[in-house]
Amino acid sequence: MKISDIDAFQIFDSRGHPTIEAEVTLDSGIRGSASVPSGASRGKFEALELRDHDPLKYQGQSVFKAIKNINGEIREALMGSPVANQPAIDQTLIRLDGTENKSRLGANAILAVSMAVARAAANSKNIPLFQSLGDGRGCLLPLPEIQMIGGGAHSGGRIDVQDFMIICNGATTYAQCLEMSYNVYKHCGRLLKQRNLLAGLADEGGYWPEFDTHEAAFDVIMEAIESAGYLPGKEVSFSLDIAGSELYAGGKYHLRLENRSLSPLEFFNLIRQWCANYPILSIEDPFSEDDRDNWARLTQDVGSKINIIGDDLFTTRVDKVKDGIANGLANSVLIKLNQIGTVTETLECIQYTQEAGWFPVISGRSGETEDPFIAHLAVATDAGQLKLGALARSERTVKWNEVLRIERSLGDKAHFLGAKLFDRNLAR
Ligand code: 2PG
Ligand code: MG
Repeated sequence: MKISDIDAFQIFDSRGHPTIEAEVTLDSGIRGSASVPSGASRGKFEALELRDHDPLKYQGQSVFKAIKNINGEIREALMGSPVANQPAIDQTLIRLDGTENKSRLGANAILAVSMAVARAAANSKNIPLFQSLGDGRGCLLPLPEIQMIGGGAHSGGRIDVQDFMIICNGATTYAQCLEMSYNVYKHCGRLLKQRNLLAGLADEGGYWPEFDTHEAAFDVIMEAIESAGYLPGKEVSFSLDIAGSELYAGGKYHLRLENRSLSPLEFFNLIRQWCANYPILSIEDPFSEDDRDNWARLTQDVGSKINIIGDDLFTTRVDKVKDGIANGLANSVLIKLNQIGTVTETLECIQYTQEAGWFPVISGRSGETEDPFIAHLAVATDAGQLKLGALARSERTVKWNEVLRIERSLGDKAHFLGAKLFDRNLAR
């Protein structure tokens, strides 16, 4: 089946900012649509999200230029293309754009079309998206990383570490992970409220707290884990996204909360101390993408026990992951579709990561839409892990819930490794 029309329009993301929804129509009349998310803490090497920057339109945030690119140049270039050949379509989009970071047409324009093509292809085969993307594999349900407390760029910098999450490493099913996370999240909210520490919800649905130290955040989550009846470390562990680049300026890490600036070595020692004092299973972006020595040092030090995940460090780019592997900078890769800008390049990065024996973690963004595409992507690629904020707010739960639906549709074929995933890979 061939593409016979492409149409895009402006919708709103979970922060209320404009974003793009694209719809691809095939000559058979079958359609597929998709919408794109938007990040707040971005890596230097991310593909460019094209905004209009016209103060008179949505305070500069509108995406009409990108939409015009879809409805004009992109539509013209893809008319008549066979929908089943996603790599060829994505190649055409990359070539048409012609820049290193997709800045001419906008990565938001390119990705919206690329994802809508993937949906139309699945619909044309009358199979679910995960099955179509998986092309023969895709029955592993992901282990979730679920946010309890949101900080950094997602809560006005009220606490410096961006994500305090939990991983239910004691769970034996995906549904049990959600149940355990629900229990810990609710206990955490209750404790914060009782202590007058709750200032609302951050961008990804985690609590927006009023703490004076980072240790206070760890301690309240520890207490919530125990109040919910779980053993910290054995059943429920911590996962952090420090978003280190956001804290790094002039060769130092600036902790606003504690009003102090740390040298890279001091910051390394602080993280090592957290690893010694709390049951941490994963740390994402512990350092700035420019602070490579610290990345290598931490991986060397704790990488056999802890997942060290590169987000801003790799920006879902195979060349960056290759460099990370050659230099021992991490052992896991955060995967975000809109960091690279096409479905094909995202799949390539996941595959490259897996072939190296590293862990891919499929991730949403802080500005999300109601599109559950990444739930399908996680199952399709047997990625094993999924991160998309809290177990709250519909732009998040739509994806956690989609995995439940996929589990039902897979029936006996559904498979869940949970934290056993790490035994297998780390023992490599
Ligand atoms: C991250 C993401 C999601 P943002 O840093 O991993 O938590 O945040 O989308 O703002 O980059
Ligand atoms: Mg991150």
